[in-house]
Amino acid sequence: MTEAAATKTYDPNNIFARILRAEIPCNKVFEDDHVLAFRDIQPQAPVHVLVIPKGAYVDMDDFTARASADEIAALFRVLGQIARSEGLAESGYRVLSNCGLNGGQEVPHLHLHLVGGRKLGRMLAAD
Ligand code: DGP
Repeated sequence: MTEAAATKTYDPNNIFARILRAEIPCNKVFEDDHVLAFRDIQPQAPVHVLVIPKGAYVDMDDFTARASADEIAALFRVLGQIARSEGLAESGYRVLSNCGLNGGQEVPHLHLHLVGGRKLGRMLAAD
């Protein structure tokens, strides 16, 4: 496997960077050295949590190219822990991360959407 070298310009004033600096409040679910998780301001399901790395990564491409093994492990470990603590492990849930233009990403700081609490229907919109 060749090493990727994605380098995208990170906007330090994006909304999640400001949440990380506590300039903007959030409804916090979890925090440790590597990860912050908080409830989405426009929830698409009964449970809709955003799980983000504390490091300055634009998107999944940037994260998977530059993040350390510890950062990557922490993000996914916490995701599973939150799914369990939110009561989603038995009923099931969906994890998605929009990346870039075609992914429809709006906030340019990597975030995993953890959604559940109801039947979620088709994975992709029909259009
Ligand atoms: P995406 O389209 O994948 O970039 O998702 C961005 C999500 O971020 C969207 O579901 C709404 C959410 N969001 C945007 N601004 C805020 C905010 O200020 N606070 C919180 N908690 N969520 C936000």
